[in-house]
Amino acid sequence: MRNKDVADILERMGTLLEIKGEIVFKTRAYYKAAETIAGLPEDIETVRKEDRLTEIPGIGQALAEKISQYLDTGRMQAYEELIKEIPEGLLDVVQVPSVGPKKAKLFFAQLKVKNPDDLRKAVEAGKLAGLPGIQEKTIENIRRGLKIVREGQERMHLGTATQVAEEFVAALRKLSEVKDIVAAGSLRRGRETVRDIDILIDSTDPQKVMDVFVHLPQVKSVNAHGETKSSILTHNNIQVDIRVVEPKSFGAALLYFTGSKDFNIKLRQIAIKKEMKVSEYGIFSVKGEHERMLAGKTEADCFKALGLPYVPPEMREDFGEEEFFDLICRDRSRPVPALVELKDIQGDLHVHSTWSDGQNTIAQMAQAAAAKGYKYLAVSDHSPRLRVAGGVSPEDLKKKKKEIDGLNAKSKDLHILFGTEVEIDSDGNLDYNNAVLSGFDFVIAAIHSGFEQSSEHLTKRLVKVCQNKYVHAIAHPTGVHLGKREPYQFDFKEVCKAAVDHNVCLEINAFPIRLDLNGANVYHARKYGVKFVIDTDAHRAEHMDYMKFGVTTARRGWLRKEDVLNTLSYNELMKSLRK
Ligand code: DGT
Ligand code: CA
Repeated sequence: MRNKDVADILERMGTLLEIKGEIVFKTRAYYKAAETIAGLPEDIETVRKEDRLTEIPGIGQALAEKISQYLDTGRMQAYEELIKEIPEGLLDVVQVPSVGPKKAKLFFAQLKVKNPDDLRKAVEAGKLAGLPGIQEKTIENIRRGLKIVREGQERMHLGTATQVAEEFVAALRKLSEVKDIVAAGSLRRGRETVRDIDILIDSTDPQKVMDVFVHLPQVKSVNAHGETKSSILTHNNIQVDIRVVEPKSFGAALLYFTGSKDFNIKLRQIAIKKEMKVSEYGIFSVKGEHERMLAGKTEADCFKALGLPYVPPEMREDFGEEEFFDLICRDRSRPVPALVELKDIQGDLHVHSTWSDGQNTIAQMAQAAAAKGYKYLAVSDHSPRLRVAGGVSPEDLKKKKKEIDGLNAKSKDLHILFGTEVEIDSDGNLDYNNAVLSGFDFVIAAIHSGFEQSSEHLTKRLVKVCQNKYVHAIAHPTGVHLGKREPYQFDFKEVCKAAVDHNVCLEINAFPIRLDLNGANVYHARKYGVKFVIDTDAHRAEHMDYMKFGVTTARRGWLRKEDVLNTLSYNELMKSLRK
C-alpha cells in the first residue's frame, strides 16, 4: 500500500503552495485529497489500475494525473518544479512550533530562511525583530519551538527506546555467556524521553559479549570497543552502550546506572552519614581503617545495606521535592507506596474504531482487548468537529450504539462501553449537546485546537469542561507532542481542583508521543487529590500494547491502584461512572 506516500506528497504540495501564497481554495484541495487518501479503505494502486481515481471524493482529472504519475514513476513533476521555487527545507521550518506557512513565507522572502538551521541563525542574530507582524513574544515562542525540535532530535520517546533496547537485549540474552541482562538508565526509570540506552550484563566472558555486540546487524558504527565496555550507533543514530560487570557487583552497578544522577547523589549523602560508601562496585563500610564490602550482588541487597526500603526504578527520579527523602530517610518504618501495576488494569477507556479515524472495527478492537484479559473497553471515537479524524455524527451514533449492543449480547467476558472523545471548542463548550452526551457510558473530553490561547482562557475552557456533569475525564490534558509541540499553557492547579470538585479524572495517555500527563504532572496532580484514568488512545489494535507506558508514567507519579479508575471491576466502574 502506497496510500501514505501519496497522502504525504499531496500534503507537502499543499504546504509548499501555501508558503508560495496560493489561494486557499487551491491549497485546501491538496490537503483534502491527502486526508481522503490517507483514510482510503482500499489500496490506491488498485484504484489507479482500475482507473477509478476520479471517483475518490475531491480528486479531479488534474490531481488524478499527478497521482498516477507519482505511482508510476515515483516522482511528481509539479512537485519537482515547485521545490525549485520554494525550497523543500521550508517544510521543516513550517513544522517548528509557532511558525506555520505564513511566517515561513515571510522569513523566506525577507531573510532567505530555507531551513530550520537558517531560522535558528536568524533568531540568534536578532533578524526577526521588526518584520511585519512579528512581536517580541512571537520571537520568544519561535526560539522555544526551535529548542523543542532540537531536543526531539536528541531524545527519542519511550516507545522507540523500549523497542530498540528489547532488540539488543533479546540478541545478547541468547548467548550462553550472558547470565543476566538489563536495560538501565532513563529507560528503566520509564522517563518519557530517553537520550541513549545503557545495557548492563552479568557475564564471566566480557570479550565474547563485546565481540558479538559490535557485530550485530543493527549496528551502523562503533564508537568504542573495549574489554568490558562498548558503545555503538544504530542505523537510526541511536546510541547503545553496554557494560559487563562481575556478578558480585551486578546489583550495585544496576543501581548506579539506573540513576537518576540526582537520586545517586542523594544515596551517596545518606551513605556518608552512615560511614558507608556507594559506588558502581558495591556498598562499602568505611568505618575503621579498611573498606569492607557490605552488598553488591542485587539492588535489594544494596538498599538493605543502606537501611532503606527497596525503591522502584520509576521513583528514582527526584522531581525535586523533599517528600521522597522524608519518606525513605526519616520514616523508615513506612514502606514506599505499593505502586499500580500493569496487571491491575482491567480495561482501556479511550480507543478508536473505524467509526472515526481508527484502523480496526469495534469487533477487532474488542477481540484484542479480550485477549489481554480486559473486562471492559470503551470505544471512544471522535466527535464531528474534529473533521480530520472523521468524527461520528449524532445520526451515526445510533448505528454505532446498535453495533455495540449487538456485540455485547454475544460477548462473554468483555463489556464494550459506548464512549466518545468529545471535542472541546475554543470556549470550552462540547461538540455534542447534553441530551446526546447523556447517552454515552463514558465521555472523555479533549482539546485539539486553540493551543495558542492565553493561559487564562485555556484554564477557563478546561474548568468549564469539568463542570459538565456528563464528562468523566479529560484526555491528554496538556496537549504535548514529545519533540514536536510544547504543552499549552494553563493553570494546572486550578484545573486539578476543578477536576477533583466535579469528580472528573485526568487521563494519562499512554501513546508514546504523548505520555501526557507525564510523571511529574501526575505526581503533583495526585497531591491535589486528582483521580486518573490510564488509556492508550489506540488507533489500531496493536496500540493497546502501549498501556505499559501509561502504567510506568503513573508509577513515576507514585500512583497506587486505588488512584486509577480503570483498575476497578466492571461493576465498580459502572457505579463510579453514574455521576
Ligand atoms: P538520558 O540518557 O539522558 O536519557 O538519562 P540517563 O539517566 O540514562 O543518563 P546517562 O545515560 O547519562 O547515565 C546513566 C546513569 O548513569 C544515570 O542515570 C546515572 C549514572 N550516572 C551517569 N553519570 C553520572 C555521574 O556523573 N554521577 C552519578 N552519580 N551518576 C551518574
Ligand atoms: Ca541513558
